[in-house]
Amino acid sequence: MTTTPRTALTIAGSDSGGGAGIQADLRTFFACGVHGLVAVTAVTVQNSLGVQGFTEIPADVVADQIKAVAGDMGVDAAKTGMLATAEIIRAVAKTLDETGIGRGSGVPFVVDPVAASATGHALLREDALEAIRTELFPRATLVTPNLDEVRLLTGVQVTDAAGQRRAAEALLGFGPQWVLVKGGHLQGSPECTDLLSDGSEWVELTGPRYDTGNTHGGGDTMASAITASLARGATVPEAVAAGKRFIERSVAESYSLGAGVGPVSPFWRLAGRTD
Ligand code: PXL
Repeated sequence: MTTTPRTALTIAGSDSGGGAGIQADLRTFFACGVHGLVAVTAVTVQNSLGVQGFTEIPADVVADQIKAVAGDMGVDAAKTGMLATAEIIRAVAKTLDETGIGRGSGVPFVVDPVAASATGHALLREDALEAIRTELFPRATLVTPNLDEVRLLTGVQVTDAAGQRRAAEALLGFGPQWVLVKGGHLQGSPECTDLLSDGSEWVELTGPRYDTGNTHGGGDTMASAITASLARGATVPEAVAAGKRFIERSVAESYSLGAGVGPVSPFWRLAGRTD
């Protein structure tokens, strides 16, 4: 007899390069011992040099994917990545309510507010940012923006620890239970400090900064590792600490692939590796 693993649902876009998006989420879920479920929102055409374009999936098909797996297999935690359009975001929010996923439901929900690729290409249509703020943030157990996304969502340009705290307060104003303001994009620091808060508890998580250009899929991998821990019953602070350790190792072991930005790698977690 084998034991059925916990399940984690990713609602996100496909990366033909295999290092970010749904592909990053699934390899992270696998490495963290949870069964990955998928609702595809968009198909991107891209490689290490950048995103050539994307096509979104019809919003009702995104909703139906969520309903199909939630109703039959059950979802222990969920996350969003690239959502592409306001229409998809509204359909996701409605479906989360119908399937009992999100803040207050007992099924944790992580919003990684993906706006652009590591190569700087937009992954959201214009009107979608407002929908992320109003439709998804109030339903989120945790939101995990990087500093570019913080600027787009709040207008706060973070340059130091005080700015990181102001940004966290502004983001909490949109209604998520917890915010994680990631400091990876803060230039000039030998360390990388992320700030986690629910408005009363404030936790600074500091780790090494690795000098690598291969950061493709970094945000997705961290949010997925956090979601996997939540699916396995961790508290938010425990899951974020585990996610931070996971992404540090995955950045340390990132690799070159193609002529541009290579992917971070969760391969270090695999048992029995032979290298
Ligand atoms: O890393 C952000 C991201 C999320 N989702 C998809 C992506 C990317 C970055 O390229 O392609 C589909």
